[in-house]
Amino acid sequence: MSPAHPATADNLARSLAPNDLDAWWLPFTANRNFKKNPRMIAGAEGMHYITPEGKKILDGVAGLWCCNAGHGRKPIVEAIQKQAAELDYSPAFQFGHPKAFQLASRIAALAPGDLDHVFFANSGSEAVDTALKIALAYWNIKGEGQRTRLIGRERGYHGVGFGGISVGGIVNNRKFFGSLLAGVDHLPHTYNREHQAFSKGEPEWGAHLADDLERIVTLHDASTIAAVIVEPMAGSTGVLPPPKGYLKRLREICDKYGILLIFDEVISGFGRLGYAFAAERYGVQPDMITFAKAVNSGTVPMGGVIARKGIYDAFMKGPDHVIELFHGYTYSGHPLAAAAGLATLDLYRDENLFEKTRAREDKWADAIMSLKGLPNVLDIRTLGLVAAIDLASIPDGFGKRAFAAMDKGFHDHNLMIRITGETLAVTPPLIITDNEIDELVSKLAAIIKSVA
Ligand code: PXG
Repeated sequence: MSPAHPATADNLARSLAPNDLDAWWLPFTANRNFKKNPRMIAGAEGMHYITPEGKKILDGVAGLWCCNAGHGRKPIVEAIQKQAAELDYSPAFQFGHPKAFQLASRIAALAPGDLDHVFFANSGSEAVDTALKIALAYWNIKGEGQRTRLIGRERGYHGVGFGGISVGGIVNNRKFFGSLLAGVDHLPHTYNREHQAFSKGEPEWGAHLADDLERIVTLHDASTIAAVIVEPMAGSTGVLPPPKGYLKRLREICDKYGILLIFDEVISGFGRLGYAFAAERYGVQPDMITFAKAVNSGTVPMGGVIARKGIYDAFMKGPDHVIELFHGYTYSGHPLAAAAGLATLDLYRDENLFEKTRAREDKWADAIMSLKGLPNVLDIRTLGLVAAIDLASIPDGFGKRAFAAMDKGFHDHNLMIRITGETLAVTPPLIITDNEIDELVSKLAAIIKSVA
């Protein structure tokens, strides 16, 4: 192993006593199962993770949809190292540092139209809660403070803050946590296997589901609705590409009633769908975009909101010593995250990673669709450099087959994939080569057969 990866079997085994597995309560993880046979990662380089034993695992998920530039990329690593030595931390309340301003400008330049202003947070969850709070405060400032209702969508994932789980539409993320935000409603999700199975890209069927917003407006009255938030492509609940024309229709209805439209682009931002943002891919301008994950290729926690000029301008009133938005985080625009972001955006640009992703979308879709016909494969969906494969459940437990696929994938086939329910999700770093796509697909085939 290269000296860049000191996490060799030896020193890791020494550093991790058996009881060390007890203390960390892992997030969104079956803890007891994990601790019996951990899927442990000690290093990473390019397209691969490296286990403490030195085994190379093909990264089929860009970590968690974040590491779009691949792992251990020198320019990003060096930017972080240099930044840590130069300015480790500086407060963002009443003070600023140049790289956060530069990064905000670069992100605004990538966003379509007059999405000109960037508010930094540290995760997708914080980005979502920030966007929802900006929407509510915006209507207050505009003298329409009765617009408090927030509309999400079934099967939507908007992180784990109380705002995000309220507008989100994943039952398990909601049911354990008592009272959520009041005054929330949900659009129907857009997936229908009967009409859409094995669609490459945006399915033909389903644009009419946006019209349900008309029903919600009729029920609650537009004057009570602040914002609609959707992921352009629902990611976490199994990759649901938007039906053709659906997002345009949502925009039209929001415009008709003066409702703000928020695109949660935590997954779709920064190249995953072949564009800087899905808003560009679909030619639909939202009022706010939330981002996180790939903004700095997952290297340092960062998220944020891009707001249209009219929203920002609405706040910039009153005496100029008074804070305009009572919101922010200690680590908003953190110097390390900002430096990593600048280096990452350079890398995306210099390696044409968004354009490359766009150009190979068909090849990717064809490669993944070759898995159709394997045992238990009920549906496959693709979009950009994203794919999802739905498996049939085994009789005694929903989710068991996909779980086995993820576990065996790591331990037996040297491939990391994500699962949700019975869906396998594949979202590799954008630097993946054609040969690695072939390798990924053949590993997937072997895994699917092994859990038949
Ligand atoms: N919005 C969207 C659309 C997301 O996908 C978040 C908000 C929350 O981001 P943070 O940084 O707070 O986790 C997300 C996160 C998966 C998976 O397997 C997806 C996410 C997180 C973990 C797993 O699909 N998305």
